[in-house]
Amino acid sequence: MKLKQICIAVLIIALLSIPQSAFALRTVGDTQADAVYFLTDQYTDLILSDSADVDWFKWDNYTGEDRRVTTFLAMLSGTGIYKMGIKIKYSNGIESSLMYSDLYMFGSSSFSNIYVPAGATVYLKIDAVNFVSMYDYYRMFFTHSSI
Ligand SMILES: [Ca+2]
Repeated sequence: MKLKQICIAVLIIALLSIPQSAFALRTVGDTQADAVYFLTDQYTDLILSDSADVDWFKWDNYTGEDRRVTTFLAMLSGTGIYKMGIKIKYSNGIESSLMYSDLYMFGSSSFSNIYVPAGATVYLKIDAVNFVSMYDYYRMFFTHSSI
């Protein structure tokens, strides 16, 4: 009986010691349908859990006016290189194709002044070009402004 209790305690400690990201982050925005809403005008720092992981984000233009969107992606740590794609879903349901930014110094990428009509939804997709470690953090920034 005492051995069983010790085994259960060891199992609980082992489960608690596994990085939370090993469970949670693979499920963050893994498809366009599960895209996570942006925190606009703030940095978002996240990881990809493995080479097949992707992160989708979205923003609905409910401002009542046409806007222009600017985004930025950079690697915060590690040697992995990630890329950023963008697509727009218009208010009538039609979607653009997914377009990727060029990669700049240190694997950074950006989109500037992308026109987003009122009622449209912007999607961003983060993919690994070269996945190295789940401890490689990326930083993303998203903002919108008047036309
Ligand atoms: Ca994900």
